[in-house]
Amino acid sequence: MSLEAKLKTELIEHGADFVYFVNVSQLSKEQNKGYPNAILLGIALSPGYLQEITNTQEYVRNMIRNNQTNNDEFHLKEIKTDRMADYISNSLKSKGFSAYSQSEDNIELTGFYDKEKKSTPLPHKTIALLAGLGWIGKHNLLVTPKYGSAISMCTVLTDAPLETVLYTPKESQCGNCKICINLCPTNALKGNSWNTSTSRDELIDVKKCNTCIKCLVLCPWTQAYMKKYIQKQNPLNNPD
Ligand code: B12
Repeated sequence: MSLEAKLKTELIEHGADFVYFVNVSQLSKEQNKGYPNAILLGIALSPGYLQEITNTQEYVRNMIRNNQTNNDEFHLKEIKTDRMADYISNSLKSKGFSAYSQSEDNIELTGFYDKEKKSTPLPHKTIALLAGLGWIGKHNLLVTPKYGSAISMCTVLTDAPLETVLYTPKESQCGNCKICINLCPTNALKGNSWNTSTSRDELIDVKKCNTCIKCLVLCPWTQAYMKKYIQKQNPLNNPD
């Protein structure tokens, strides 16, 4: 069994919904730390969780007020994808390869999280775009055809010899949609569409973002994923 197949099987067994091996050798050393390859792993958020947030006016505020953060699905899946990245990074090192986990803890521990700018040298989204997984929406989040923006992802940089992919970043498919712009309670979103020369700050004022998760959940692509599976679960209340 190839190294890719072994890694993919292991990650899917641990709960990953998608795994990609991406060529990042063309990026700058500051971005790829000298590693030629990246592993991108991700878990989708459940339709039930998305429906709960859709139907709850102040979901995050209530969650914090009721001290329920530790039970929040996105929070738990963000920890899980980070732990899976740390696990795979250690497993590659035990096989004699070099690897660097881009989990939040490891990035912070190794001094690569810029607290002031709220940024890292090589965001998971950049690697996801090079994997051909989706595009960057007006809400500055990755949008995928299958799950919308309802994913938690993490990445591992490595010199392990992997069969990789490398795609040209997809163009924005937001068109004239302004749903995220109009619903953002802090007006953090600036209404611009993304392309490869767009900086993050032309899309969002991160200092204004209150992490209410609404832009992720109410994006029509996320809603389409949610409705598709909710209807599958209860065909009787299918409005069509
Ligand atoms: C710092 C951070 C934040 C900060 C700053 C936001 C930001 N995006 O910078 C704050 C606290 C505000 C935040 C908020 C949220 N976050 Co956050 N955050 C991160 C973190 C830890 C680092 C991101 C980073 O380095 N930003 C620096 C800027 C420059 O990069 P970027 O905006 O992420 O991506 C840009 C580049 O990738 C660039 N790019 C992409 N491809 C290419 C190709 C070329 C050629 C070029 C030039 C550029 C380029 O375009 C992107 C947009 O500008 C990532 C995890 C990670 N390590 O990536 C999670 C992450 C981005 N967050 C995530 C989420 C879900 C959220 C929230 C929805 C959480 C919530 N509870 O509300 C909100 C949404 C805010 C928003 N609309 O962006 C998810 C996104 C999932 C997705 N579908 O995209 C991530 C990936 C975490 C995860 N576990 O999955 N976040």
